[in-house]
Amino acid sequence: MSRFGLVSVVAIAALAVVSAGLLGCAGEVDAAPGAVEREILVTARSYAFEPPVIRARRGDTLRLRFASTDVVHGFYLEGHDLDVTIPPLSRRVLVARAGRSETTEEVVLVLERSGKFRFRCSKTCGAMHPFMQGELIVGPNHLFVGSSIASVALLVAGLAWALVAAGRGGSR
Ligand SMILES: [Cu+2]
Repeated sequence: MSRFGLVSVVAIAALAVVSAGLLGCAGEVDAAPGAVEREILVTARSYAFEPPVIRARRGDTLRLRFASTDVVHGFYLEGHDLDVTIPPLSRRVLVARAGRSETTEEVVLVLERSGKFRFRCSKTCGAMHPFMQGELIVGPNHLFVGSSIASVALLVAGLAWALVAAGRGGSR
């Protein structure tokens, strides 16, 4: 094998490793490029949540805090096995999650799936209680998709370049 051919093989191997690394990192939620961590205060009152709509992206981490301005309300989030009991005038809430319950001031939620997830009051709080609900909208992670495409493009470009280089080296 010519020196040029050898350099090509080494270069392509390096590219493959870098690309695989990028893809691997992007696949992990907490290492997703572009993912952000946000603190959101959810205020409950009869009969609405503020904010009524929470928008985020897949891979983001939400640090949810809760407050009720009147009576005991609940915050049940569909698709996340999360039910929070929000007593009035206290920042400490009772969190039931994955079969366990604890009293805390903050619920950390890593958004692993995109989609629309309704949240609703889970404590009967009055006549309009069934209508007390909101929505968590989790969009796709564009940066994640972008970096994946970039990785594949890099790999393909590296392959093409190495093939051309190897062809030249062989015809000498
Ligand atoms: Cu309520």
